[in-house]
Amino acid sequence: MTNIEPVAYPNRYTTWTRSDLLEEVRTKVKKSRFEHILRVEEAALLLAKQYGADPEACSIAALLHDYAKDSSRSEIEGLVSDGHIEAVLLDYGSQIWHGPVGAYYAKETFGVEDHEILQAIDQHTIGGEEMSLIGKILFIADYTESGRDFPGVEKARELAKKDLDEACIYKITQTLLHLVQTGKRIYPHTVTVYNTWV
Ligand code: DGI
Ligand code: FE
Ligand code: FE
Repeated sequence: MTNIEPVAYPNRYTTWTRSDLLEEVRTKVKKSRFEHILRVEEAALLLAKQYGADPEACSIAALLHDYAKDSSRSEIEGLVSDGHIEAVLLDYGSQIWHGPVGAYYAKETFGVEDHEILQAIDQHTIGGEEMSLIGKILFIADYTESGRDFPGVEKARELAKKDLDEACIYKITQTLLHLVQTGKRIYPHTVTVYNTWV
């Protein structure tokens, strides 16, 4: 694994220091997920360097992207009843809600206002019809981080080095295939994103 210098946060996007932010994330997610999150940050920083994106923004997006993945259903129901989160997300489970809920916490807990960071977190599981550079970097870093091991991950890593958009198309297509092959329900927006990209 390549070691990358930790990003200094000059507080352009959050008043939290990187280490305080990390400690908060550590308390909220299980250990294996916390380790995944660190690897996603590392992958995102490599892509940020390659594609000329802001490393601080990519770091924050990566460190917060799965913040809500271990949240309980009752926690999400509370957010829905307070009007913060759309009720339809409850029909599809944490795979689908953790992106939007993560974006909500990025704003409310960590004070992130930057639209591209919030949208990147929101979209990181299913992608979006329109994705910013930061959004694409998070989407692909999450898919190709060094701990990922699934058929096709090497191909995804190669595409990521050559063409970020091609890597996005690959992830969108492979994920949909996998969901169909394993008999999972498809969130309607997943199909919309597929149709936009493919
Ligand atoms: O949170 P991570 O595990 O790091 O990664 P992720 O946020 O990309 O979540 C991946 C999972 O989400 C993967 O198992 C596929 C699933 N997923 C993506 N789109 C859909 C979906 N699951 C369902 N049921 N429906 C979808 O449309
Ligand atoms: Fe996720
Ligand atoms: Fe993730």
